[in-house]
Amino acid sequence: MAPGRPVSLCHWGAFEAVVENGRLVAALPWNNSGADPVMIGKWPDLVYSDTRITQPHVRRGWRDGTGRRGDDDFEPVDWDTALDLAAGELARVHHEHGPASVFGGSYGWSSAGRFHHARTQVRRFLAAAGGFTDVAGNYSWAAAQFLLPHVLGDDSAVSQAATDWATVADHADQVVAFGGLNAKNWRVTSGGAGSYRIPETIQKAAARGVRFTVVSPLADDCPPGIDTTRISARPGSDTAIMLALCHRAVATGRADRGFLNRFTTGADQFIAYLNGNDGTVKTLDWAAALADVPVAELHALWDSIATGRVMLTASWSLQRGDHGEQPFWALIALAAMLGQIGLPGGGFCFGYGSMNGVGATGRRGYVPMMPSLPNPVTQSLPVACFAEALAHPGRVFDFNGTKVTAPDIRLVWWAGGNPFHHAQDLNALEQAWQRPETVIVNEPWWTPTALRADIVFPSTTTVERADIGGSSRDLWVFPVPKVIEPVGQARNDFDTFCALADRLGCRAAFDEGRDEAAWLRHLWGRSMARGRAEGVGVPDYDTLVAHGPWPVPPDRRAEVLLQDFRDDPDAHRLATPSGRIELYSETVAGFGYADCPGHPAWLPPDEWLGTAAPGELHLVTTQPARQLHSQLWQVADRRPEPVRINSADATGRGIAEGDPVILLNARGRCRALAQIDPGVRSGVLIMATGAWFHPGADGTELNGNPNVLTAWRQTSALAQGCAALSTLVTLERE
Ligand SMILES: Nc1nc2c(c(=O)[nH]1)N[C@H]1C(S)=C(S)[C@@H](COP(=O)(O)OP(=O)(O)OC[C@H]3O[C@@H](n4cnc5c(=O)[nH]c(N)nc54)[C@H](O)[C@@H]3O)O[C@H]1N2
Ligand SMILES: Nc1nc2c(c(=O)[nH]1)N[C@H]1C(S)=C(S)[C@@H](COP(=O)(O)OP(=O)(O)OC[C@H]3O[C@@H](n4cnc5c(=O)[nH]c(N)nc54)[C@H](O)[C@@H]3O)O[C@H]1N2
Ligand SMILES: [Mo]
Repeated sequence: MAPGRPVSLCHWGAFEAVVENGRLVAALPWNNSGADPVMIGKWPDLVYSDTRITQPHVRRGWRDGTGRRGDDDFEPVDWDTALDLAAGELARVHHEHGPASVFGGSYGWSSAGRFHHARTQVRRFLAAAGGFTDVAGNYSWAAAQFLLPHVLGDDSAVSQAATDWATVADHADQVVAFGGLNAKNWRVTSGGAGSYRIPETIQKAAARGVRFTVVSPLADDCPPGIDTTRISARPGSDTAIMLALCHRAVATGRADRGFLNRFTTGADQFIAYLNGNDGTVKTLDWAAALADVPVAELHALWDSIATGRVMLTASWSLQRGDHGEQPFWALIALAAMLGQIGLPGGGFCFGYGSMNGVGATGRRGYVPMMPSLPNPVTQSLPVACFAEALAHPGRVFDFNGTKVTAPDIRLVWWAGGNPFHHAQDLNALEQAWQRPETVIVNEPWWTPTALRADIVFPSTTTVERADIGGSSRDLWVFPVPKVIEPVGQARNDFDTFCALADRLGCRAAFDEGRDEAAWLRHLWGRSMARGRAEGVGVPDYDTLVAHGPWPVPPDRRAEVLLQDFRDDPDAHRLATPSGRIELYSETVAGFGYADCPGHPAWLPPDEWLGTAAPGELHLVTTQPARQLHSQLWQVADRRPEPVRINSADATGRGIAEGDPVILLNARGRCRALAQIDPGVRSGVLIMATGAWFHPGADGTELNGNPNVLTAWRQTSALAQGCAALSTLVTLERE
């Protein structure tokens, strides 16, 4: 162990663990990295929270088929009893209904260490045990994930590939950020980070004179401390603005024909649409009416991007709404019109305001990943469709040119995710969740999902086990030491699955003959092999553990998205059918989806202010500032979750700061605390996700989880992505 305090790691940063008499007593941000001290400091409360699950439990009514998940109580059992029950049940369901009837997609962030990543562990176990129905895509950016391969050849540009911030700071004249650059989102990185440099790089950019424009319903989305032009458009109207700017580029003769001809295909079809082949010319006036902003603001926006080096960005939130594919495709089209794709500081990028790490420069590939195992069940459900599939076995979903049939799910296994926080229409999920015969959950805490299981396995947390962690473009890789003994009878998910695999006769396939120590050494061996291949000096495992966090040698090349392609589009053909950026895709058009045609298009959201009845408001659900989704909620200070509302909307409803309010629509009722914020666009409510679903006797969600109001509707038949950000509600005083 390195001298000084042990360094541990979570998705919200690296921390020094202060341990006294075997107890974690404090957690401090490591190495002045810039991690949020408030979030980090919650670790001791989290570990010893009274919501910890300290031994295995079985729902009382499960064995005799009585009671109801969510209402029933739990019987503590010993480990062998719980393991025997779970293994027996998995074997029974496999035997009677086949592996596809086991749903093990288990979506969720789990924890930062890459070996003890619960979701990977449960999916390895279920694959080794005979197979399971998995999920396709993620909640964060599924619309982009399945659209971008048709447009750019792969989906790397949604998060993995981005022009680095330093290059933007050095070369851009103007950054236009649709969805903004909300600093709260930089507190988090999947896998955990040791450096947080975006805020200082943005300051550097501003100091160099880079101008920032943010299109967003929320003032907080402007980068902190920087003079920013804000266009407070209606949520869901971004595509109209982008299309109108494209039209303006064409109409003023500023569209870069040379770029369009050489690097794109389908510009003619797209321009015909801009010019009104559907009966509507996509003018700035047209967009200003849809976005409900003064047209002068859009003229000024056009003037600001018509010259100079312009970086166009969109946050992931834009594509988590109805027709979420369109704003990303339209932004690429706009960047193509400006002709700066592949130039330093120009073109487009996604996710800059969404997570720490997007636009960072660290060398990739040195954080080892736990490999998955081949799954005998090959059909996967689009992730945001799982609840609907649970409710409707046999339902057929269109999906990216294919049909996916919902299997008859009899057993659900979740480890490392909290669907009763993250899924849409939680009241409907509550009904669907009663259908399977058995639900098994591994969790450190009594989350709403654990409380709706039949068999509950208590899991350790990061500080109770050894691991290796980090994130792809960070500057560090972390050996993560075990700093305290497991709380209560908690076990590592890996050990739980080993014991289950023993009972099912698939232990060798699951653990490949390795224990925790052997796996960590093995996984690190892959990073060492990479280092040898790339000429990067990588410490051996013992040195890594002895010295603590390893600074990954920097990769000095600046990163510019699609620079290779721009330099030589024939040598670096994109993996699209044309080898070019597709502004019109024959493949997408060929799918024949009304909700995702062959080129970027304005398709009004199903729920938005453009269709709102009098009094209805557009609820935008965002990521919580000082939680990671539902993680840290059990130690949060404020209950229920605040809802931010514009002063005029609040006054008109007789609502004052701090008043308890009810948000409601046909799907649910949700309690919240009013927080008056003049920075919120009129007609819009902003509420963070993350509260633990807890409906009261009359069905009102008491903790403030807005997913009782969101719908099962997905982005489109193409991606079937989460569209939670398109939701209309009314609001009243409680
Ligand atoms: N309305 C609306 N809904 C949304 C979104 C939105 O913007 N609006 N955003 C969506 C997005 S982008 C995402 S990514 C999802 C996030 O949804 P989730 O990923 O489900 O959220 P988390 O709260 O991170 O869930 C992780 C769970 O893993 C548990 N856990 C942590 N460590 C371990 C471990 O070692 N072992 C086990 N067994 N469990 C562990 C935690 O206690 C927690 O319950 O939410 C989605 N839902
Ligand atoms: N602190 C913290 N950071 C996080 C997370 C967390 O849980 N906590 N979660 C991480 C995860 S999993 C993900 S996927 C990312 C998500 O990253 P994002 O999706 O980018 O984050 P959000 O906070 O949901 O939304 C960002 C902003 O988009 C704006 N917005 C919403 N709808 C619209 C719209 O229609 N048009 C425009 N122009 N703006 C709109 C909102 O005002 C909001 O503040 O965040 C990551 N970062
Ligand atoms: Mo996400």
